[in-house]
Amino acid sequence: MADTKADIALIGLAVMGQNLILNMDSKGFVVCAFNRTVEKVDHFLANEAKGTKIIGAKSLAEMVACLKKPRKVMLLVKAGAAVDEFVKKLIPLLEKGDIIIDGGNSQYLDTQRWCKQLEPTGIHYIGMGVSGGEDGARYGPSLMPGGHPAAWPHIKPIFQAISAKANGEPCCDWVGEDGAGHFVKMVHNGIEYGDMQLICEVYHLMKDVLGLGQDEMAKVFDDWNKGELDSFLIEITRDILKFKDTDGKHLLPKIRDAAGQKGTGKWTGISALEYGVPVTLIGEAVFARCLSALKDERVKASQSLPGPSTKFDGDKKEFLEHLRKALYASKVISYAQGFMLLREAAKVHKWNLNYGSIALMWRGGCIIRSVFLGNIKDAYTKNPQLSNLLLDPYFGERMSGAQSSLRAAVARAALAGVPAPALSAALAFYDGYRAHVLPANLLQAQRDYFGAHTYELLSKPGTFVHTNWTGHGGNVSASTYNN
Ligand code: 2AM
Repeated sequence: MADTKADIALIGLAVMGQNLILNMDSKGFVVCAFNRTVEKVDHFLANEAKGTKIIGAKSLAEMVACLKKPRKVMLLVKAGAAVDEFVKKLIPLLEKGDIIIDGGNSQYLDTQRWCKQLEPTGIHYIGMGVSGGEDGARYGPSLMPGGHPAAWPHIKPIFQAISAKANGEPCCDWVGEDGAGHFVKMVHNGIEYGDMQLICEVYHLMKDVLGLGQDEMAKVFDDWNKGELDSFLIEITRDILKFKDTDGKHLLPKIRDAAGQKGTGKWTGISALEYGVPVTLIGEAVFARCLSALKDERVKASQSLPGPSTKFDGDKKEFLEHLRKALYASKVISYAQGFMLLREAAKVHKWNLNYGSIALMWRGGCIIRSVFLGNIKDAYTKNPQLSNLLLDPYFGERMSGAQSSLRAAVARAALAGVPAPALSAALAFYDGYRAHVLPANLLQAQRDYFGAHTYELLSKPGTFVHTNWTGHGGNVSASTYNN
């Protein structure tokens, strides 16, 4: 083993780490495995990694010693303290030009902090979003690396080899500096929340408004999966709907309707608020999970709070088509919002994001993989400066064909008393975004009335004035007080 030179080391032998190591091994790279609980290394070598070229290390020093230079050390450990601990221990063992890659679900601000902190040492830090779950990790994940650009040429051959491929192209490309990779991964997870919530709302409407059975719904999702909605999440929804429990009955209706969450959707919502970008659909998706979790309270409220009857007397086939188009239109809006957030963060942090390549990274390997992302990639390839997805000619046309269906779905949901927060948020955003005039004139007047916050006149944008609305207030504006 002494003279064996590994291409890369990977720390963290939970299932994602193990599968990524096996994936790298199957692509011909020599990987050195390490884990805090060292016994897991031996166990891995004797079981999952048996018969491979994978080597194990008993200590960090041993691990570093078997690496080719520049050394590449990838972390797949719990985000937060575990990453910090390992990076601190690795610093004295590594040298200038070596590379640390954090492939966990770290917050982008932590990645940004480490990039800055490691700069004087010459060790290059990479924060890489990894998506695709266990299967993706083993057979081709979506990989979103960001951080120190000098590290990219050294890690590119490994990560592009092990990533998923979409039409032959790797779902892995350089994202941008410092925390860009983890930020893009966070937005990906937020979009995943939105996509899932939209599907759930459409399922709710099919079930409670149209009264469709499990197999009928499975058939609808199967049909949808053959067209523009073709995606992993639609496909698994079909399979979940069909799935029978050991007693021969459908499993889905037996599952308690209280959603869990690990927080990455929430971070997208918090970022949206911090950067001031209206990422409303993802926000609603996060809150919908919170509301669902109040199961006991909802059961109580269901006994006292009235609502309308959900009886449907229209054309079922026509409404199903409205639902399909509503889902599509809402997805366009959600992705438009997600890319708005990326654009704003890129502006603030001076990241030079390539939106087309981000869409391509999400096109395969990850949970939101879909045909639709190929269209987004095309939109940004045609116009890299595209300010909003809704303004792309292709998506603009798709929206003009689908917006009336989105209205039909939201209106029907409201009349039937079926909550559709994500569909409704999509429609409200669409109408707000395309509005020449919003009632913010009144809002500005109110702010000036009670707080002397000033307003601009349409005829003089950029000039802020204050009005003495009551006759007894002063003529001094709030900004004057602040001086
Ligand atoms: P373990 O096997 O020793 O628990 C996923 O939990 C991975 O993160 C595992 O490899 C786990 O190591 C590691 N991990 C979790 N918390 C850690 C910590 N505080 N320090 C180091 N590794 C940690």
